[in-house]
Amino acid sequence: MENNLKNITAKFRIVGTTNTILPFGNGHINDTYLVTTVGEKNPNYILQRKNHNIFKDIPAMVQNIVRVTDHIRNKLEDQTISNPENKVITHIKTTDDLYYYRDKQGNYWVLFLFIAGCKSYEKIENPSQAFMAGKAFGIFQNQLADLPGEPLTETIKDFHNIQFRLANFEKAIMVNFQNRILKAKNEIQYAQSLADEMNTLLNAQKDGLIPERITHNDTKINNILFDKDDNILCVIDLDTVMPGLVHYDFGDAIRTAACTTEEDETNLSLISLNTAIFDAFAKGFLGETKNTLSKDEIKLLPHSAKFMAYIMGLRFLTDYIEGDVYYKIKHPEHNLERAKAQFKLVQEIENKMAELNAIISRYLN
Ligand code: ADP
Ligand code: GN1
Ligand code: MG
Repeated sequence: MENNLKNITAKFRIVGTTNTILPFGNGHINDTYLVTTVGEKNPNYILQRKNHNIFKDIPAMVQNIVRVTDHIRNKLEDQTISNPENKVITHIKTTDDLYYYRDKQGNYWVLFLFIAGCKSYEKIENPSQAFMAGKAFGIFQNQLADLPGEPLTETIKDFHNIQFRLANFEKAIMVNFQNRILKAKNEIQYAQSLADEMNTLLNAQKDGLIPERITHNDTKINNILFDKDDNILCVIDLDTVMPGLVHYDFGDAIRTAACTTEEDETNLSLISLNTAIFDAFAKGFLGETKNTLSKDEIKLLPHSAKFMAYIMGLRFLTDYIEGDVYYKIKHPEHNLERAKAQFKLVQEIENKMAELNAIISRYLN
């Protein structure tokens, strides 16, 4: 394997020679490796095998990423920001002048610069980190607001479309792998009971109240890199950057940052929503975006947290009932546990909705 990975790395125009290549990060979809090179001055790299079962057109996805990162890099250079290579992902070309390599088995690989001295958090530790995280996604939203050219490719069609996710859920119930609906009975009922309410964002969009923008769509908190002093370096994991609602980014970040546990906590009594973290994240995010977002968009931000926890719970549950065909799992019940945790978070957000609305209402004047 290591040898094969070395051969793949050699297809890219790296500086120096490869030293070690080791698995890296906690992603549920792609395979990520840290490539170190010989010589202290040479950069290190991230090698990633993109999941082509999930992303149907990897060249188009890579093209999206290159457009987005070039656009951000141009902005950083215009603003003469120091060390721009730490503030945006830099993809490396292959010797064939492409930004991806397709191996003989049909796997797609990309390589980009490792940002030295960075850290990412699986769990936010305090409100000041949450403020910085909000700022990071707010800046990212602003940076992409004027991306020129054609709309970005939809790398996964209907990614956050709740109608599509609910239809897949009902199909999975028909598949009923190993009669799993029996074990998931309560969660299935819970998901169905909230289905109507979860149309709120789509309805607002249909009514022309909230616009489509360019969004990240996977704003898990570990997709921000910080420096050692918790200053923001950059937003990473750009596979799903495409047209979307700002609520997808706000909501998914709150789902992971303001939850008191990780997303697969099995002790449900530990799962709650930390309103101080919500408040700090909103302050960072809206500090950057409140002048571009409409009142209708801002009013729906508290709901977006509930929505994103719900849709993730629904997707984990669907995958469980279908037989674990989508997410990487660490043990057989993992997807069901993730679904239970997300649905507990939905309830906790609902319990605190009045408080969340009060926090957000401060930004409506
Ligand atoms: P996945 O889609 O599997 O989540 P990511 O692109 O988010 O993959 O990468 C996984 C992890 O690797 C990140 O959470 C981060 O810790 C680390 N990482 C990714 N890109 C870089 C980078 N350019 N520099 C340093 N660390 C990185
Ligand atoms: C997946 O690749 P990763 O781990 O960042 C998923 C997200 C989910 C997340 C849940 C392409 O993200 O939508 O929110 O797992 N990405 C895709 O942890 O489906
Ligand atoms: Mg990631």
